Amino acid sequence: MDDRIIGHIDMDAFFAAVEERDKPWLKGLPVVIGADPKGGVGRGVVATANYAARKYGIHSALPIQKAWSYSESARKRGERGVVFITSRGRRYAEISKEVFDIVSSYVDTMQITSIDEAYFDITNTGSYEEAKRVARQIKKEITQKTKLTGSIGIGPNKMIAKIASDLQKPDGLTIISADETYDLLARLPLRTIPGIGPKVEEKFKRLGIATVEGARIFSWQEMQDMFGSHGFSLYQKLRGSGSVTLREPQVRKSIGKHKTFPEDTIDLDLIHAVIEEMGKKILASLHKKRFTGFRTIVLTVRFGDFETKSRSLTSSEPVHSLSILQARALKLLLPFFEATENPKQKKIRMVGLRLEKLQ
Ligand code: TTP
Ligand code: MG
Repeated sequence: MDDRIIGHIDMDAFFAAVEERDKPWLKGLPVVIGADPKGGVGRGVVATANYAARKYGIHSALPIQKAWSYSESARKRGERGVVFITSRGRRYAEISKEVFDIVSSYVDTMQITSIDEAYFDITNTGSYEEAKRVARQIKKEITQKTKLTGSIGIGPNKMIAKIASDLQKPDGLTIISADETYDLLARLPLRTIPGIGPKVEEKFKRLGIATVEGARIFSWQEMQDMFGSHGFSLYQKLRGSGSVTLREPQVRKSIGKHKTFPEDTIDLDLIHAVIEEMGKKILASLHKKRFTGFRTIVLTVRFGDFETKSRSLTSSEPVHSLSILQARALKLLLPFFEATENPKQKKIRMVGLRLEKLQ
């Protein structure tokens, strides 16, 4: 197979950087984007923090209350308090499109993997040197047009490109050529390898192994004995091999959950509580998958006799907030307790909640 040259771009502190650019008065301040902290009692999590706020220990997915308390501690130490900003999903999506339009104007194929990350194939540049020149050009145009910085990594496959883009953040450009891959990877901490999470790391740590090189002492059979079906792929990753196939992103159409009750019920409070809990979980996984909102919400009810009905609501503007989600879910639920959707007052066996037209 011919050797490919793959790039990976990852924008720096993306949501925070967009806000800093749109609001120049934020310059130099620690900034956190995410849920409203409501003076320390807010719910929800941090979407991202700029580098100044990361110094306080604040990072993506941290509960917003924690971020608030870290900021308060900083204030008490005499440092600047954090500026908290509520996510503006549509704005970030807009900028994201601008960025990827620039990238795609330089490359043949591109695989967007999140709101601020994409792989691209630049094999046709012919050499790592030429690839580096193109990457520099891409970075330059992004900074000129969007006033934001991103980090690019280039390597022989997607895994190496992604590792490389992370090595010199922010505003980094890191090339790991096919020839350099094996040795460069050796020195890196095990957690650098995608697929090595806390559990695998811990397993190696108990054996006194912390680096990629250390973990290479095991044969692929031994790796299989240790990690089962993942063993062989881990063995390969430790040696720097990875996929070069750029897939068009699979468009996820909906995201949802359902729950069957232990006994059929017509208890509105109970059912409503279950739906609220589902709403919370669905929104969390929506954010985790890097969607910023949705337009359609669908509630499905299955009665004790298995008759199943769905009702939905679609809004013209994307919905981002949990409170609106919950209000809509309730609006969809109530008719199932009234003559409109449930004239015989049948008991309910299962409820499901689904979000569609994801943004
Ligand atoms: P990342 O690229 O993971 O983070 P980042 O761009 O903020 O910082 P870095 O410089 O380290 O790349 O994610 C991109 C955006 O996605 C981020 O700005 C906010 C959003 N996001 C969430 O909303 N929730 C999350 O848990 C994560 C990880 C990101
Ligand atoms: Mg990023």
